[in-house]
Amino acid sequence: ERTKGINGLEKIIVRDRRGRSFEVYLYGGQVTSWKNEKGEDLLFMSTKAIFKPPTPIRGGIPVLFPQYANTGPLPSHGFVRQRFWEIDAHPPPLPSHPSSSAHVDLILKSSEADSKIWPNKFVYRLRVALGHGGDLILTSRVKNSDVKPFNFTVGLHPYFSVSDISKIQVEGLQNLDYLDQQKNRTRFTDHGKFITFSSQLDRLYLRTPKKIRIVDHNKKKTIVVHKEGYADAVVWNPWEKKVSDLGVEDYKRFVAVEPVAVEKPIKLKPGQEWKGVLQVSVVPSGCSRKS
Ligand code: TA6
Repeated sequence: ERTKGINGLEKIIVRDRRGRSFEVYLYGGQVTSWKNEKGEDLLFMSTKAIFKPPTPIRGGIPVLFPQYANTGPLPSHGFVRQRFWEIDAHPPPLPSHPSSSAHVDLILKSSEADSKIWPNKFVYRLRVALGHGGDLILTSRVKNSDVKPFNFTVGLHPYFSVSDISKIQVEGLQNLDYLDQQKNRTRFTDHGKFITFSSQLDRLYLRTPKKIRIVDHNKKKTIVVHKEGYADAVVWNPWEKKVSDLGVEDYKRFVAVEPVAVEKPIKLKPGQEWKGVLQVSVVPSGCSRKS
C-alpha cells in the first residue's frame, strides 16, 4: 500500500497475512517501522525525528552509501539516506529469496547532481521483505553502471528497539578487533564475553561473524542480526551525548547494530554488482534458531 506519511512524504506499508508489517519511506529508502503480530514495533524511531528533507530520519534503518560515516571525503554516511528513492517495478530476480514473502522493491539511480560530489554512476536496489517467520530481510544490490571501476563503503544503520539499554547485551563479537570511533578509530581487541552498556559506545568491529545477538533481559527476547556481504559491524549507543533530533531519554530505548563494509571498500568493475543481506529475527532468549 502506497500512502502519505508524516509531512506528506510518501511511504509504502507492507503487511503479511498474520498481521505483521513494515513501512518504508521513499525518502531515504528508509524502513521506519517493523511490527510483529501484536503490533509492537521492533525498530526505534526518535521522539524528535525530523521528517523533512534534507534532514536524515533519526530511527528505523537508514541506508549508508557510498561512504560509511566520516571515513572519506563525502558527507557523513554518504547521501542516499537523503535522496528520494522510487518503487522498482521490474527488479531483476533474486534467486535465493523466499518467494511467497510480502515485499517491496526500491531503486535509486545516481543523478547528475550527485555526480558532482561522487563521480560514479550506480544503481542501488533495495528489497525489503517479511520472511516466513516474520523476519525482516533487507537485500541491497549496488551495480556499477559506469564505464570505469569504483570503490565504496556501505552499511545499514538499524536502530533496534530495546526495553532498557542498561539491561541488554550484545553477543558474538568477542576476541575481535575493533576501531574505537570515540578515539579516532584507534584499534583495540575486545576480550569481553559480550558487550553491555553503561556509557557511550561507538565501535567498528572488523571482520565479524555473520550472526550477532542482542539479548534483551527484560523482554526475555533476543534479536538475531544475520548479515551477508558486509564484513564488519558497528555497535553504537550515544548514551547522554547530545545527538541532533534525539530526545534526551531516547538513548535508553535503542541500540544500533549495523552491518557495514568499511575496512575493505567494495570494488566494482563496470557492470558488476555487489549484494548485501541483513536478516533480523526475534526469538525467545536462550533459543538459537538458525536464521
Ligand atoms: O555508525 C555509528 C555512527 O557513525 C556514530 O558515530 C553516530 O554518529 C551515528 O552513526 C549517527 O550518525 P548520524 O550522521 O546519523 O548522526
